[in-house]
This record gives sequence, structure tokens and C-alpha cells, in this order.
Amino acid sequence: MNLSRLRTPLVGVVMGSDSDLPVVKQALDLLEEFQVPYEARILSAHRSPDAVADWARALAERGMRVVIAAAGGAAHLAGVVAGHTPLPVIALPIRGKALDGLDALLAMVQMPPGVPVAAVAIDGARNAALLAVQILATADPDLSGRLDAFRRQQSAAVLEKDARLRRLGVQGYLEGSPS
Ligand code: RP5
Repeated sequence: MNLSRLRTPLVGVVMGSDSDLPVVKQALDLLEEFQVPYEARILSAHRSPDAVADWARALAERGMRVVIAAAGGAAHLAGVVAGHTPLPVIALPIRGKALDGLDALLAMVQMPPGVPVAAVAIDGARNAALLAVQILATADPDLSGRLDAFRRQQSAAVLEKDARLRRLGVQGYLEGSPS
């Protein structure tokens, strides 16, 4: 089955505040690149706890397959969502002003046994979306093909840089001589 051909959202993307949106946007852009339908919401585990619970509880029934939950500071959003849904939850820690995002990262990874979340790097929005795509691709041959093409392109870009470095040497490479 090619899930991503369905136009109903497959990825629920939730963030604790609109101040998270500039980082989260990178995840949304990647989902669009892979033509994966998503729903983006601003819901706070602390400021709107009932709305978070209602949203999270309904996800599976609505046909969603995976969740990305982004928050900074005392980042409880991903864990709370995970407590309300059987779907896999990817936690995206957002860099805050005080502790550079370490607070959010630690809050997200230190989940109690029994309710896991998969945490990506601080501000690692593209990886959060890629992981969501990889989860969906296990049941979607079309998406799996797009993921293969993405990986091939990524490898080709590295090999091109390597060939350029060997051709030009370090100084030439850094000076940006034409390839
Ligand atoms: C968290 O608090 C949000 O996810 C955000 O990263 C942080 C600050 O929120 P604002 O004060 O900018 O709304 O819950």
C-alpha cells in the first residue's frame, strides 16, 4: 500500500509554542519534499494540557501513523503525547535562551521505562522528519523509493566534494577555485 498517496495527514506535528515554528518549519519542509501529508498544531503540555490530551488520544483513530513533538525548556510535550497514544513519537528538543536546549533534550530522553520517545538532536528538525518518513516507508513502497533516491543523492554530494578536494588540494578547495 502507498500510504503517502492518501491525502489525509499521516504525521501529527505538534509544537509547544509558535516560537518553535521557525525550527519546526524545517521538518514541515522536508515532509513536503517527500509529499507526506501532515497536520501541524501549536499545543502546550503546560498551557493547554486538555487540548494536548484530546489531540493525542484521537491521532490513531484519525489514521495518523507517527508524531513529531517539538518543545523547548521544561519540554514535557513529547512525553505527554506518548502517554496518550500508541503511535511512535519523535521528540524534537528546541534550543531555548537559558540552557541552549540541553534542558529540553534531557527532559525528552529521560522517559520512564514503558513510554518511550525517540529523541533527535537539539533543533534537529530535518532528522525528526526524516525519521518519520523512514517509519512510514516501512509500509509504503513509493515512499521507500523516494527515500532511496534521497540517500543516493546525499552520497553523491559527499563523493563530489571528496573528488574536488583530491583534485584541488586543501588550499584550492578552501579558496573555492572553480570545479
Ligand atoms: C516551551 O516553552 C515551548 O515549546 C517553547 O520552546 C518554550 C518557550 O515558549 P514561549 O514562551 O516562547 O511561548 O513550552
